[in-house]
Amino acid sequence: MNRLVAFLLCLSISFSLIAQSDNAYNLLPFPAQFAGKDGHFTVSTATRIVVNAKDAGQRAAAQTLANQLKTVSGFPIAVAPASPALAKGKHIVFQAHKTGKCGPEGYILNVSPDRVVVEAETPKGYFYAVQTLLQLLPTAVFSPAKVDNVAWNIPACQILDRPRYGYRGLMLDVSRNFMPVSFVKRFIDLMAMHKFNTFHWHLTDDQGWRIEIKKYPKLTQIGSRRKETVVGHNAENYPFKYDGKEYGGFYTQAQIAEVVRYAAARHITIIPEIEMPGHALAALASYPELSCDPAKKYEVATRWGIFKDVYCPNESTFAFLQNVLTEVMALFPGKYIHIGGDECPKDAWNASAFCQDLIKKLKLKDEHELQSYFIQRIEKFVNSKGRAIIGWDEILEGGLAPNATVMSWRGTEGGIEAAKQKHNVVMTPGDFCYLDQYQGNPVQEPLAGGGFLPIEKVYSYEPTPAELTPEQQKYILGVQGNVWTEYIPTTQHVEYMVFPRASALAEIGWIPQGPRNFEDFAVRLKEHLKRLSYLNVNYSKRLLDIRAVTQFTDADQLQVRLEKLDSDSKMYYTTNGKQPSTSSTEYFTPIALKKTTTIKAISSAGAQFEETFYIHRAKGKSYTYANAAAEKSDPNKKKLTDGQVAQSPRNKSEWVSVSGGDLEVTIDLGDVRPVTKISANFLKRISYNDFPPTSVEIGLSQDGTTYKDAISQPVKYTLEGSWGILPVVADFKTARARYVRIKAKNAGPASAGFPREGLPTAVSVDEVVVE
Ligand code: TNX
Repeated sequence: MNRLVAFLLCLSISFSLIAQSDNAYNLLPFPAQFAGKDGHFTVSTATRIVVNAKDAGQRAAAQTLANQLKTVSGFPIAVAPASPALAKGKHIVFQAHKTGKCGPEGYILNVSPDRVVVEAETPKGYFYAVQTLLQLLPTAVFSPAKVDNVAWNIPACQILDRPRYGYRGLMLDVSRNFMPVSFVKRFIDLMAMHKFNTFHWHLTDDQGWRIEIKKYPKLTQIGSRRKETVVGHNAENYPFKYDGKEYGGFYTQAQIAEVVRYAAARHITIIPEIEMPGHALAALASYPELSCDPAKKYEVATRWGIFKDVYCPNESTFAFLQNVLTEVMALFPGKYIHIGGDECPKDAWNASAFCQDLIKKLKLKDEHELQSYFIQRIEKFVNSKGRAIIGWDEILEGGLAPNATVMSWRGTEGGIEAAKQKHNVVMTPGDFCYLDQYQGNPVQEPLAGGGFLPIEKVYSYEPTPAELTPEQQKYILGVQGNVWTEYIPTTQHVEYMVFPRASALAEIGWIPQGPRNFEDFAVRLKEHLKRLSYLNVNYSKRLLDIRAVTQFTDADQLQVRLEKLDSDSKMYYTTNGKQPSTSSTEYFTPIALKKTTTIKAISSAGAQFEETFYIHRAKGKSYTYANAAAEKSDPNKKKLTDGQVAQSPRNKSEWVSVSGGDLEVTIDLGDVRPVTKISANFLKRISYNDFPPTSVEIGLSQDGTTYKDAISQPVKYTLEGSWGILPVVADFKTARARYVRIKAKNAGPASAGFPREGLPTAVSVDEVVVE
């Protein structure tokens, strides 16, 4: 019996609330209204797909279904015009819906053993109905070739489906790493299968200009190529290391037009993004006169980050951008043009006499208002051509352009503010929608930018902020996942980062508002992954991964709970260092540890797990920080003593961090007891201003006021080289204490020559081990 949650859009029609049958309905996204029935329709050699021949939308959707069914079954399934002869018989019948229940994207599907009836009001509705029919069919329908011995049954059901949001998007960055046309099409196919309707194509950035502009050939001759690319993570090496290999790529206008047509046939609108006024180095390298300092030599960026050289807001820049946008608008017929607007440092404008004069002349308050002026001029131009702009949430700073739509990425605040100002909003907050973050243990995952976004967190996201009034909530157009590609060099890797997290996002954008059930989603997702396997998608297997969560008990022991997202596989583990097998202990309840132990586990779904848990006297003990910043990076006050030692510099969120000051923490062991040794690890990521402390003082106290026996030691390390972890150890021989205080001295602002010179450095620490 499949667990089903029926999502209700409106109660007015006669679908039953939760209908159960013996059929499996692994639909993703799940329909708005669903009723399962007993029995099934069987596709046979006699089945025809019947359409109104005059309806091109019906014909196109029916053909998509016929092609796939023909491929996998080998039956001569054909699309046939409606006729009296076909009015009876076991066929799949498309017909126009008249009462307006479907809306622009919805459809009604009635599957009974005798007939399948597909209704919609638009070509898109028919297209989505077909996506659902394919998911109702045996998973092998996604095979690229004939599959024998499958009964092509469609389980009986009644569906009325329409999406919650009109905007359901994915963004792909092709500037940092270029993706060929063939892959962009595949990406679009995979989007369509998930009923996404918007592809945001990030075409320009500091590291490469990727769209041919006929009037400005240097944009691709120069701007699409970079000399080399930083090796590893941007923060990994000081000084930066480069690969010495030229890198480039761009799309011709003919290719772009082809992709636009391809997407339209799959009911996906493309939003092109041309970044301004920041993230513009590739353009400045091509045409230095667009900068505030044309004498300076500009190069297409060879590493990641934010760069101070940006477009100068002068007339020749505006003429250039208008000419570029004119060509862009001719290629992309959609309503929206994305103009970027994010991460534009104001250094160049501060230093420019022209900009300072302009600020005075226009009676602007500051450079933020100058940015606003910039965006508003561009908006006027884009509006004059009948189009609208979208920008990242920084376009709120200094005043929003009158008709702009805001993409909220730095959390949800920008989106909330924009909706309050009656502007449309697309929600894409980094914490929930950035598919370039880690989705599993950073040590085992391929290198990523940082951050941690497991699929269950994606699935938990509610795009419409509760703090908005119902009236304001209407401005939330929908939700989007972003795929920034700094650390995603191959198409295979894009697939790995995107799927199945995008499957979760697709469902969030589609199903009605209300509580979501991850377990139910996970059951359907497991089947959905098999579809992705047929399509050869290199998806992440995190769904099957084993993870550990630690808990403390009064009895001075660490409890390790092993978890996984799929509920039907079994786990087996060892604590003696041996490789587990299905004859090892099966996991049912948390494992209690009294000493430092390595747990190795496997699951019947093929997952492998290994982690060492450090048992020490401070484990689970509470502590206080002297710094608000430390509190902020450790809100649950758990990280330092949870028995899980940060294993790599890859994911900053495992560390407790204080920027611009010393770090001070006091741990309360609960009672006075012997203490022999204290160790703590510090993070070194020089290029990102995570400097180890210059010295560490570790003191002990019995009453929490007087600290005796303090051991103070300088921390020695070389600045050059790779990022890393520095252990600091203090031996106390035979001391007794209840309180342990650690003071770690901040190295001060980075001096000249460092990548982030002049900016404060941070002290970052994890797990304080007390023995
Ligand atoms: C911030 S999100 C950026 C991008 C980076 C991304 C990395 C946004 C509007 N700007 O330029 O690629 O972070 O996660």
